[in-house]
Amino acid sequence: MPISRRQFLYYSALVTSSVALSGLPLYAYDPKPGSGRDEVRRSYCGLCHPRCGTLLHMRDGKVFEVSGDPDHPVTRGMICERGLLMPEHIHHPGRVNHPLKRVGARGEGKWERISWDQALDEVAEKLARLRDAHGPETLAFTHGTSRTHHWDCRRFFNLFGSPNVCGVNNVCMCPSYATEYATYGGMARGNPRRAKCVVIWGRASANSSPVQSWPALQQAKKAGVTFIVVDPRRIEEVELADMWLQIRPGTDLALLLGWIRLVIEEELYDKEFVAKWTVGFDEIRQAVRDYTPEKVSEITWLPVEQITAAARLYATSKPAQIPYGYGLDKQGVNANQCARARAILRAITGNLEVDGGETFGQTPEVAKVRGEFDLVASEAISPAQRAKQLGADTYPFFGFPGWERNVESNRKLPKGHVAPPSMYRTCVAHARDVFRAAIVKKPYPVTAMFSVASNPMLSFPDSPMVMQALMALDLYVVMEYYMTPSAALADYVFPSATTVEQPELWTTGSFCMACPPGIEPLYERRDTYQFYRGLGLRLGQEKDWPWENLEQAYDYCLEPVGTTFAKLTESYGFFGKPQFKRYEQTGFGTPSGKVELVSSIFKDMGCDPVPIYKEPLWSPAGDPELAAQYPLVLITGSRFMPMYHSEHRQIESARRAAPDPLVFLHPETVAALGLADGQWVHVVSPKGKARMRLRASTAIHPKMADAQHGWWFPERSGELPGLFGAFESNANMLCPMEPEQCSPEIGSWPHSALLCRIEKA
Ligand SMILES: Nc1nc2c(c(=O)[nH]1)N[C@H]1C(S)=C(S)[C@@H](COP(=O)(O)OP(=O)(O)OC[C@H]3O[C@@H](n4cnc5c(=O)[nH]c(N)nc54)[C@H](O)[C@@H]3O)O[C@H]1N2
Ligand SMILES: Nc1nc2c(c(=O)[nH]1)N[C@H]1C(S)=C(S)[C@@H](COP(=O)(O)OP(=O)(O)OC[C@H]3O[C@@H](n4cnc5c(=O)[nH]c(N)nc54)[C@H](O)[C@@H]3O)O[C@H]1N2
Ligand code: SF4
Ligand SMILES: [Mo]
Repeated sequence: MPISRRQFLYYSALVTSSVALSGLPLYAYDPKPGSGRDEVRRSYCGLCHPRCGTLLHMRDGKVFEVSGDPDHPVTRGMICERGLLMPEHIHHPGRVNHPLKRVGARGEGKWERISWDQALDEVAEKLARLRDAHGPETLAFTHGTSRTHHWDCRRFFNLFGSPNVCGVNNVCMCPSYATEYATYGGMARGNPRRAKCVVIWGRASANSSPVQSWPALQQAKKAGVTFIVVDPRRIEEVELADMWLQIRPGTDLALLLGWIRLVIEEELYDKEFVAKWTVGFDEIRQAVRDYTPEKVSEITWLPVEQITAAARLYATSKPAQIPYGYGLDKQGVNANQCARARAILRAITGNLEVDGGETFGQTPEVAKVRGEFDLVASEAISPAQRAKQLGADTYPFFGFPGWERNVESNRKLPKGHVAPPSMYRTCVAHARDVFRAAIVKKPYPVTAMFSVASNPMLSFPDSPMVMQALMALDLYVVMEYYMTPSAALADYVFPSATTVEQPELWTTGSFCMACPPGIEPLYERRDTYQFYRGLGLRLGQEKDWPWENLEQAYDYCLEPVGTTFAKLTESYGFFGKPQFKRYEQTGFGTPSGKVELVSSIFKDMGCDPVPIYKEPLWSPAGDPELAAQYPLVLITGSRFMPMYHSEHRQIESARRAAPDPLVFLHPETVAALGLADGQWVHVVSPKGKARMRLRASTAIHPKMADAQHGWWFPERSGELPGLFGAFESNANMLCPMEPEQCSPEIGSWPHSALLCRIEKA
């Protein structure tokens, strides 16, 4: 049985929650029936990435229902179960609606309501003092996934002079993005409907991208596309697939190298493209020569025949795609070289920049719109301040040095050919070094931190270390929707406007979309732009925030295409036309102008220029003694609906669908351990433990455990030491962040490919 969304919902109906939901301050918005729909307003959903077009149904000035907007040119009326939570989210009584100032001890839960002006004045005054004492680099930032535009944050930090913006980007998609820029000058994506073969490698779209990728895969299946799934779990996508490779977590790089070897040995590569447009083919051939199917089989737990058949199927189906999957990014030591090996495979099989393969997606029409690169004021931060970026000495590729190199290569292409590499995505401090600098004040003290659209207590590994860092700060400022375990440790909490309460200009390479606010911000909620601008104006940046609000900033972005945000909302947005093989005119945006199978940027940054497989530190083969005590391979954080990371735990309909943290084990494993489906257990890793409800599932390999992430309990007290139960069922109590566990290129920490055992709770 594959794990499906339906199954999760079904499970939740079967499982009686350990907490009686009725007595809790969870909340379902209950519109009074019968008063009729008075108005429908067009807006968008920002509860995850795609910004689906929505219609807000209003009654008595409140949003009582949301539906998909059938006229939306991209999402065409589709929204997901999570999108349906929007009315409950907008009107939830747990929302932070006014600026709050801590009055008790940190984490004591005592707050005073203050005005925006007072809050901004006090934060600016404290920041100025800390900057004068320690330098601007004393201020750090944690970001989460792109829940809100992030250019305003980076603009503020560059103007303030701090390079210490850190966040989850060291693991989430951005390592692949940066690596692909270094390899062929852009991040490649494809439209599965136009392919012959798609390899779903470490990605489970049915649960992670229900409106964008999952319907596209289903349509592709109907159109006859062949699928290969490489995933340790039998996911819903396996139902679409011709082949399923149930790989041992953390060993994907060995398989990728095995595929590259086979493609070269059996001469299945695109000889003309390789000869004309790549450098380093011979070194790659050398580097992969030991990855025979037999050796790969031993490492990955996959049968030899499956390894060779899958590689042949991929290499002989033209065009073919291997879309991005977070399952590769979250495996620690090998994560970034997996991205390199995937990029190499795409290139040598001739699937780059061809219709149905993977392209850079940037269209000349959309490229004219001013974007992040034009808004972040990167020139404002001096070389001396850039050099102080924490972690960049260990991981220069992911700091200013690597970003500058990728920018330099991009500049060789005609302007707008491929979007310049994003600073937010590829030029970040390392979170571990930032937290350490807060705790031990070395190499210099981090004394102030902002978390905006980020819940570091739940999203980074080693939650106790994160807490120690937050507790050590002189100033911790959070901008949030709800009081979270992170916000509970803040000095100031600013109330954040919901996406439907603010405009958004959303551009991907091929389209530019104006997302209209459906309603005015309620209470004193504001968008993040008002937060950064408010602080900037108080900190000597008066000339640098010329736009009074987001809409004016978006008008500035749209000026080169001769429209305004308001005008663009009428037509939703515009598309560009995809183009192929543009490299024939311009070359690739790399130092050599070719696809760098051996990466010169990696080499210059002290990273392995060709991928080499490393056994994960905590693994049956990497440490048999440890594995004797922790016999199961652990993965965490497989996405499930309707939850989004640590969010929505306070929304009643979401909690009815997913009431408890779950860990999945194979029924044979459950029986061998003398446990029973549905009982509470402790998942114990060498790092720590998490209490979860056991779910038996044949979708999991018998030697594995799959623990959900993001669990805390808003219904409990937020005061220390409990902190909403943030240490009880949090998968990041199990995950390490020590240097030897992280990838040497980017410092990607592992949320997967770990070890654990299961104990009765
Ligand atoms: N163990 C484990 N840990 C993981 C992962 C895993 O697979 N396993 N996955 C990792 C990945 S890929 C990611 S991207 C991270 C996600 O890490 P985060 O982005 O930190 O995770 P969220 O729980 O979504 O936290 C976002 C917080 O911002 C608030 N918020 C949401 N939208 C807005 C907004 O528009 N404005 C403001 N001001 N606040 C907003 C929400 O209420 C929430 O508290 O987690 C990582 N952590
Ligand atoms: N419902 C929901 N949707 C989300 C999110 C959410 O929190 N909830 N978060 C969003 C974010 S920020 C992200 S980054 C995306 C991520 O979305 P996806 O890319 O789909 O990532 P995951 O669900 O974390 O993991 C995908 C698959 O990787 C597999 N996997 C784990 N370890 C390994 C391994 O070592 N090798 C291989 N081959 N596979 C492995 C897991 O079994 C899982 O099926 O989802 C986005 N969408
Ligand atoms: S996929 Fe769902 S949650 Fe994400 S933006 Fe669309 S409707 Fe909202
Ligand atoms: Mo992510």
